Amino acid sequence: MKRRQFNRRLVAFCAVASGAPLLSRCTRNARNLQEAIALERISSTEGLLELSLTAKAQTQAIAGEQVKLLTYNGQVPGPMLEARAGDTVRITLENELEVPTNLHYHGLHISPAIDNVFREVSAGVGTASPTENRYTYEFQIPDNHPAVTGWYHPHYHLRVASQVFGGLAGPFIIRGELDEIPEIQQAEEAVLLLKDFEPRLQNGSDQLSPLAEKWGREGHLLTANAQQNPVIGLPQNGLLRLRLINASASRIYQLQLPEHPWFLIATDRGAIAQPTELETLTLSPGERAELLIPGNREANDYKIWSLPYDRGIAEMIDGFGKAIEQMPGVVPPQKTAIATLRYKENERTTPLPLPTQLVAVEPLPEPDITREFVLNHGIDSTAGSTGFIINGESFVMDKVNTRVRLNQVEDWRIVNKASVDHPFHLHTNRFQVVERNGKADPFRAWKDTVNIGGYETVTIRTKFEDFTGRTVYHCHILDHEDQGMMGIVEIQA
Ligand SMILES: [Cu+2]
Repeated sequence: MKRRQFNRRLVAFCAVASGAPLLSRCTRNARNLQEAIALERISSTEGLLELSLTAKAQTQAIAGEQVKLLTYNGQVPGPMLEARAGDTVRITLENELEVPTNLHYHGLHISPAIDNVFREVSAGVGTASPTENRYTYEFQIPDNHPAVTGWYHPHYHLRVASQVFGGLAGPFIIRGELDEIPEIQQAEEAVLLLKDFEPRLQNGSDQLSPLAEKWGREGHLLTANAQQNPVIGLPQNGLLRLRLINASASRIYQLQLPEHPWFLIATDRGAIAQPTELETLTLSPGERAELLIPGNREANDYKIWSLPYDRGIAEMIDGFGKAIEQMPGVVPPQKTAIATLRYKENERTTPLPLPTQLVAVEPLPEPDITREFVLNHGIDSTAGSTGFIINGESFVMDKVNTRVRLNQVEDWRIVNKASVDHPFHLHTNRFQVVERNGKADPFRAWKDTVNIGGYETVTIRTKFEDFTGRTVYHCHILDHEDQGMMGIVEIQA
């Protein structure tokens, strides 16, 4: 545990030293992470990332309100983990919750035998055996793993929405080729985990309404790293590399930075080919984006706005007939400042240029096979109940829905026959979006989660690489996943 203490000290040390000559030392060691919004940072040393995560309930202040949160090591978000391709990871999860949990490493290309959503780490409260509430995940990050903004969160079926909504999530950053680009190396870095909270639900004073259960629970407090509208320093004439993770259970963010340029440099599974200027960035649950923001405008404050986004509630409301505001877990869409970029002085007198090239995104070859996945909610033919379904079936533990071959390239045509958005997430392997509603996707990017709007059809192309075994695909509106919008894919040699 010496390593953790060292990392904690490094964060504290850099905070004290900011602005002093010692800053350069921090920059080299700590990549100049921004301290005001910094999470505890646990990095690999000498090829090993080793830590313990204890999941436990704890009451903490969120935006001035005392909220009963679910935490890792008493923190919301959980600590930021950082490793490199080739590193060994050893994480002991200890469950001090009243219900089972586990861990999913969202964004990491590792074996489903390790990143196993079927594993149960038993409840630590009220269990007879003290050893079953603890499990050590050990794996190696493949040598050729791309640099990604990943994240970890629970994936224990039927409990995913409540545990993630409660606060269980943290960033997991893999460094690699993208980090070696000179301009990127000179950028300051900030990580924001976006999450909404609803104190009256989390404190147990209200129950989740039937509409919120179908809709997917949302909270009225919008936060970045559990802070309302935190300030992020933007170095004048420098660059800010901003990593965004949508760790909300259901909320889709439509983000804008008015009157200031920002450039997309990476999506879920790593870099795109060139920085691409954005107007609006839409992030559905599970999705990540990395942006490069040049400090080349008038020194001022610039807000990142979350704009109202309607996931298609109208048709769902028809069946309930109550005002949205009276429904715990359902929040009317509103415009909210998610974070403020504040210019800060920098030693540079000339603007640091943007990199012209990032990392090539090679197209996948033409598919060996095309499959169709139809998303809907209605009467479930398998379980005989109303549920969220894929190809007519609700999730059944141990039932393989799709069998694929290792190294095969497949097109998955995902048809949303429902009126509401369903972000589709594939575990283990990355994919490219090739087509949306019959039109080719504007640019190539590596993804693992893609939003399928109401009545939309999206085709993704994937190659089942490196690992055999059973893994899953599901809707990342976590209430939908818990209610059965998930399937098992078995990758066979
Ligand atoms: Cu869904």
